[in-house]
Amino acid sequence: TATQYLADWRPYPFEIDETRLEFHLHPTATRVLSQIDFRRTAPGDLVLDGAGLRTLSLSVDGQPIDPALIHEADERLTIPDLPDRFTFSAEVEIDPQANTALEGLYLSGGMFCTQCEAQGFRHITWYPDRPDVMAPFRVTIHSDQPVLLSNGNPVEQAPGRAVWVDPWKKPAYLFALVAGDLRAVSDHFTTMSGRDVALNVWVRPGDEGRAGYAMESLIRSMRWDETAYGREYDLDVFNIVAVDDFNMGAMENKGLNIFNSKLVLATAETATDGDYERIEGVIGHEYFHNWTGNRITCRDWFQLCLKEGLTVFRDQQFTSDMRSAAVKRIHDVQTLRARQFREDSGPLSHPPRPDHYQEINNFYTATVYEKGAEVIGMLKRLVGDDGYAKALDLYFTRHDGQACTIEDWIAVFQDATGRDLTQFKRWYTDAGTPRLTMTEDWQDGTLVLNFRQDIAPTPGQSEKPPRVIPIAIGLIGPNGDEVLPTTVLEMTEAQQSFRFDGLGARPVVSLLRGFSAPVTVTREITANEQALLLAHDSDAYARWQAGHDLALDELTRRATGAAGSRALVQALGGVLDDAERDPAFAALCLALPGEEEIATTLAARGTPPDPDAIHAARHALLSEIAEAHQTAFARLYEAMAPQGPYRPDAEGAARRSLRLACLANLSRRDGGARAEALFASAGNMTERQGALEQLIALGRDAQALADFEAEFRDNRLVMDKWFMVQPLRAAPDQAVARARALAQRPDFDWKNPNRFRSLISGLTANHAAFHAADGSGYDFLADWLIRLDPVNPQTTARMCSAFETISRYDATRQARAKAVLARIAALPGLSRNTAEMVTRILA
Ligand code: HT7
Ligand code: ZN
Repeated sequence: TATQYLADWRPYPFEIDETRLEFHLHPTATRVLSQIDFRRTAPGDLVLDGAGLRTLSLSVDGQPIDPALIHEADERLTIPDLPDRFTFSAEVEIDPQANTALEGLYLSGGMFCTQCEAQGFRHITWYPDRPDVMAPFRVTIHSDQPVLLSNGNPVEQAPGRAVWVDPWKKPAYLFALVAGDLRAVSDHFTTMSGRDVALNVWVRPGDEGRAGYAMESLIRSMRWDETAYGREYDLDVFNIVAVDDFNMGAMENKGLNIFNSKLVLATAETATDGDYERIEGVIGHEYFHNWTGNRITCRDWFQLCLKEGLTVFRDQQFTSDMRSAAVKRIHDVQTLRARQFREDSGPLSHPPRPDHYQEINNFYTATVYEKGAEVIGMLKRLVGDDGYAKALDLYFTRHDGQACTIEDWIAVFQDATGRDLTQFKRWYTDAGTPRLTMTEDWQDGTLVLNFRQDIAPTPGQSEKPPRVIPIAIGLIGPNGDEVLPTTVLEMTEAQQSFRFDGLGARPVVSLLRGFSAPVTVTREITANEQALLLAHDSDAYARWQAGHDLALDELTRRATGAAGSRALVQALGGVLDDAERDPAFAALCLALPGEEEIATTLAARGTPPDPDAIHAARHALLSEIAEAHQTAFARLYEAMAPQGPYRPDAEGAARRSLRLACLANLSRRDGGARAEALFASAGNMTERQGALEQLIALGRDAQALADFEAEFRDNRLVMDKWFMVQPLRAAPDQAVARARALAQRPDFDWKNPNRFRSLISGLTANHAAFHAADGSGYDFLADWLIRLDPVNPQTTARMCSAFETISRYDATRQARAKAVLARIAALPGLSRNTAEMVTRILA
């Protein structure tokens, strides 16, 4: 398959003054008529993209075009010798019902909907399907479906027909159409300049009572973007539609966001605190794209992090402002480490701005999204809050209506602040996670901190020049007082020292406060010093990290056969004494590092991880903690009982998270009695699911699972949880068999991405089960990837990343995983998506 290179990008030789589309919707034979007004800006042929289209006619200014100009293998139509202005017209037929890949126009439960990012529009009609070709759209829909939606403002609505006009220039990937039997939950928003915007969240009949939180989140997002960034909404209407079959979370189509229904529908009885927080965050994320992605878009797909990194950064800021900034930062760091550090340390490592790809859908990655956001956080730290605000204002005024690059983005920061960002740009172009090593010299009241940065080679990049790393530190005296408040050290060399004079006694360094750079840290620190930071650090992230490091050291020692110490058990006693003051923080400290993270840490130190030993060590340490602090856990379990009706806010979620952490510990000793009682009495899904997970871990789940199923059989989203928690929480030696049995059920609707991901990623997230020594976890995953690939290549390819860490493990596991990957690679007709992933993992 041809590799696409950033260096090959060339400007498109035409602009579009208007795109007119007319849809005659039919489940198996939808006709699409297009008229596109082109204006030449440079010499060259007209090249249009089209895939899987039945072309009925093609013309330029009414003159037929020879269909022989279509090159099926390249999915291209090339028309030479065109005038400076002309209208290209096409009539094509497409089959939404046969579209199981969910890319282009497809049917979800009888509803027509679209997904055009990244290259779905070419499955709808002939078009320059590239993000730098932007146009206003006029869309006419003919259909007997009751609700007909597209981008922009509605200009005509009649039974069987609707016309939508989007006056804002946009690339084809932001096109959307929805037609179905839908009900609206409606509200409105008055923008900062006083314009009234009609807001609708469209759901299936019967789901209206579950869309209120999504609407509240939308209104909060619109207000926040005005106050935090001065960004106002720009159409008369904003529509959100919930669909059941969707490859990702949601899509920011102009004025018509389409969402996976799991990120819209929520009630206390059906959604967890985590679901609510995600709904608010993703509604915000898609709304914020209206400026960072839509008004200013990407020149090409290599620049994807321009819109995604920035929009993730903005949604993280939004959640921090709506909830607890400290908890949000810790969650974001946990996610970054679990997904992006993992990706960056293996064969799929790539820079936030890659310079080549085979299949762009494989690059919607943690590196592009989450590391892309971290890079912006560093930029903000380096130029300061005022510099950041000035740069963003310049970005919006200078580039409104344009398709931009990372170079444009860096230039606005340079121009707004006067700072040279040449070295900083490496964060965008170079792959790999820097490892920061710190040693200390202490003498006569002077502390010298010596830093070294190393970056291991990544695929295709062996040279790793040093990066600029903002290292936020504080100094804590032996009595716990802060002797140096947060100070940002700017490291620009491979090795660099920083000196602090006039200190009374040797302090403990609170390092990388706020996780000021996406790096790993190696330093000498004693358990006592970690305990001091855990008790006294004024930076919540650094305090949590100190406890986390203490736990990680303990777990890695035990997992490699060394004797355990009591340091962590004792330090957690202090956390529990203080838990009522900050329940969310206590819950975060009680959640010991997971098995995957222990494996990652061992591998980084050169020890092949043994999944069974890791599982056993973690289990034993948890039991010691449960026993040592049983009185505190029992007290806090009662103290954190609900105080009133369920509210999905940060305070309530914090109390529930601590209560469930206590339950996990108590269940190790009470045989599941409290979990059974909570499962039966809980009035919300957070506690219900939490209790169920404990019962599964204890193997006392039969009744609870049956009750859960009986109650929620007709609710797809809740049943997805039921499918997920069983392989996830089952004992490792039972999880694969359990997953196999669940996959046999008639309600394992594997063509639905949510259902497929629930079951399969429930298993792959059960570390010791997925990496079972007999290879049964690998076989199970491979069998299902092989089955799904011809149906839905995007989802299949994304799930191949479960194999990305395989080179960490022992030779037997590696051989088993490589054998199943080779089995996948050898399949005739394997999709380009999956082929690229498997090839990169095997390279
Ligand atoms: N920008 C959206 C990305 C997306 C997507 C990409 C490929 C295939 C399907 C997809 N659905 C949504 C979502 C976002 O980041 O906001
Ligand atoms: Zn996005």
